[in-house]
Amino acid sequence: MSTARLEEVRRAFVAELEQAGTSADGVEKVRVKFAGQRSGKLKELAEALRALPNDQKRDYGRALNELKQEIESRLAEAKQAAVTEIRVKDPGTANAKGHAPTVAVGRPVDVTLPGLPVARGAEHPVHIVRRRIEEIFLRMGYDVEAGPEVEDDWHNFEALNIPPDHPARDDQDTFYLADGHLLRTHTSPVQARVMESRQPPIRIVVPGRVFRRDSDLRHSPMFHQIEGLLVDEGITFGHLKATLEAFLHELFSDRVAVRLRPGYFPFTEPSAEVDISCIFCAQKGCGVCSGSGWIEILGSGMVDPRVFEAVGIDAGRYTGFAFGLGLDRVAMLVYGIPDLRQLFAGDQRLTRQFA
Ligand code: 2NM
Repeated sequence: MSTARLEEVRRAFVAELEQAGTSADGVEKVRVKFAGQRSGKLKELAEALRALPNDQKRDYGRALNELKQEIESRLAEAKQAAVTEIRVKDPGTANAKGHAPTVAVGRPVDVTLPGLPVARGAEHPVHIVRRRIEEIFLRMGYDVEAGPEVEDDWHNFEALNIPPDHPARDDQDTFYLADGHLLRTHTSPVQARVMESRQPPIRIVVPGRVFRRDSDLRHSPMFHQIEGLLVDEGITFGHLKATLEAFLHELFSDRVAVRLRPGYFPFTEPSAEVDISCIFCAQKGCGVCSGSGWIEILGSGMVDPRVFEAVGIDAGRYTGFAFGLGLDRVAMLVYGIPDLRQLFAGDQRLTRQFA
């Protein structure tokens, strides 16, 4: 046994470690073979020291120590870089030969380290407003309904007392499809469908996307509405006013004043525009209310008997009220968003503020 033998072992070790590459199993095999406590090469070389003549012991011992340190430090390095291969048991991921694939999972994980933050989305402001309004009407006994965004002329216009020559039908406002269908310009066709399919009492709110050919700071070709409809025997304008006041007090505050002005919609008679006192300036006059002290918030009215006739509800027996408001408008108002287009730009700097 001599220092030449040490060099031989060193070369073998370097070659085999190289061979093992980044396989954790391979590195471990090399460790056992060379640095194993029980029968590793280093142990064998250390035992050989005792048999050496005294004059060789000093050089051999020093060289052995150097080799030991080199082997240990190289093993530690290789272990750091090693990757554990595990077999994936899920048979769904088996390869063509029916073998479960092996997957590199990296170094052992230190489970005591703090975890990575979980990425979480944020609710869109329009959705927050929609949900709050739905909740208010659900508590008042209304159902939430939905219907198609691609509509026919009958449900979007004709049944709602909007005749063919009405300006609301203008190509300027409506997206028409090649086959005569159209993108609904309001959610009212859903109310028409519900009235066609069931008899009063009807209490529904209908949130949804609507489409109009319009685009600027305050108009988007797609926006969101929620409309409501209540039909029963003996429903009066007093019910409309009380319901909308209760709703607006709940949505904004008990302290807002509610004002009704005469309005016009083809499907309601009489009709009313509904304002709230300005929530930003306490009616002193500001930019939001254009100095008037009032903010227009929704449209409403008593359902025109011609609508009931069109959808098969007895207009002699039943009366009802309906209303509609823009969810985007309310979201802009409540959260102080100045440009409607920010709501639909898909920029997470907006939604992140609602996390
Ligand atoms: C509004 C304003 C006034 C409305 C009317 C109907 C229906 F189907 F019953 F005729 N649905 N929605 C209505 C009435 C909508 O939005 C500003």
